[in-house]
Amino acid sequence: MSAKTRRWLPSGRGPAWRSPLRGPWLTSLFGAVLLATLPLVIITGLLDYIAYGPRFGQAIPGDVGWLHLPFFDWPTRPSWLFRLTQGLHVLLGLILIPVVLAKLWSVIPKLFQWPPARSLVQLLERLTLLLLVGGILFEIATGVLNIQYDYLFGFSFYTAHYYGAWVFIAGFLAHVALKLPKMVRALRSRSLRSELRTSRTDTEAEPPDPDGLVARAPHKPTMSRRGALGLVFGGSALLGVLSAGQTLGGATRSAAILLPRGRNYGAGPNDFQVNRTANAAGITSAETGADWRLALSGGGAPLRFDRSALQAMPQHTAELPIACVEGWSTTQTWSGVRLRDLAALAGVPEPASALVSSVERAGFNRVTLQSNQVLDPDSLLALRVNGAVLSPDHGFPARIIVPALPGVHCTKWVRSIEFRKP
Ligand SMILES: Nc1nc2c(c(=O)[nH]1)N[C@H]1C(S)=C(S)[C@@H](COP(=O)(O)O)O[C@H]1N2
Ligand SMILES: [Mo]
Repeated sequence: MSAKTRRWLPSGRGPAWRSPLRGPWLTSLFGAVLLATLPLVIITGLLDYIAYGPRFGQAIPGDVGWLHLPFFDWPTRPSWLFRLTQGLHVLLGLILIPVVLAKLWSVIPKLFQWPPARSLVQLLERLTLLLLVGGILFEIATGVLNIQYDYLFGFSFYTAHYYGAWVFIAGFLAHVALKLPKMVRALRSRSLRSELRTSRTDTEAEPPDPDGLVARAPHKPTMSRRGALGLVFGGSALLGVLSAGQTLGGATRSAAILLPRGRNYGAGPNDFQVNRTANAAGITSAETGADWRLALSGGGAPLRFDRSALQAMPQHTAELPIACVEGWSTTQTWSGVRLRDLAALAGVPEPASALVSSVERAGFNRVTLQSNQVLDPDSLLALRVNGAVLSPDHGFPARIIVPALPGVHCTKWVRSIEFRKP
């Protein structure tokens, strides 16, 4: 028998997986970590969808039929709310990749189990696994592509991530319901503390289990369970260190090599991430120069203001984050005119919503803001950042900044605002 065929059991039941580490305890440990953390990824993901304002038709996908979530006004407080939900979603999603892969590795003999199912119940169970495993791999792939390349994929990409999430959630719930008692039993079968004290040479396989995770003829260990856990969770920690800087900023920024948009963005007050430069957006200085006017409408006749008129109005300063679904955020000090002052000027002091439009002709060139987002005292049409005039890339002459608003809605190069009456 050649070395290759010897890897297969004589009965032809598939490859004989022979790692002595594989077994219900190890699988359940990874399972328990995922059970504690994946619900956070799910909830923050769904909250981010709501934050986009599905009822204004600006969440992607738009019409999701009976899969739609409860709509509510996304709050403006705390101002770091969206930064927290999107930051946790992206960061946890990345950090958990090694754990997901380790858990899949730990159950790989089941993939080759023959016959695949011995009863109808088992067949159904295996179908839920298809949703679970397919769902999470799909979400990881689409999620990682999103934070690396984002808008290259256009909108259908978010649609895939949204529906993929529901497939995964269905598989996840079914899997937890079916496996929870087994997981608890397996976790009790060994002590984590003593595993962490066991060296490679003392490592022995778990006792044979009815599911066949434990190898029948285990190899000698090449690694202890402690080593395997160190490898997996060390990998998670490394991913965390390489990613967190995009959200935390400061000294950690230079370590954030995994997320796009670079680590240096120039110098001075305007030195922070740029999603889309003025050049890329096709914004010319003719459109934003001396002839630029802000148009306000909603009440009576439309009003138009040039930049100096806006600067002559009462200015307000607020320290607020921009948090992008690509996985980065940054907090800066913005100054400009309060949106609620502009609403009052336009003759709609209590608007039901506001439609903001950009000079930009395509892309993220318009947004509908909720009433509470217009009325928050820190909501601004910003003219300056960190004391300096906005740079062209950050939206000169004026941009939207609202507490807890998703970054994509902080419209740059604003041209008009229409305040809508209740
Ligand atoms: N007009 C316009 N506004 C825009 C965008 C854009 O492409 N065009 N990008 C948005 C996105 S996705 C984000 S995250 C923020 C980024 O702001 P910054 O480039 O100033 O950091 O601006 C938002 N405003
Ligand atoms: Mo963004």
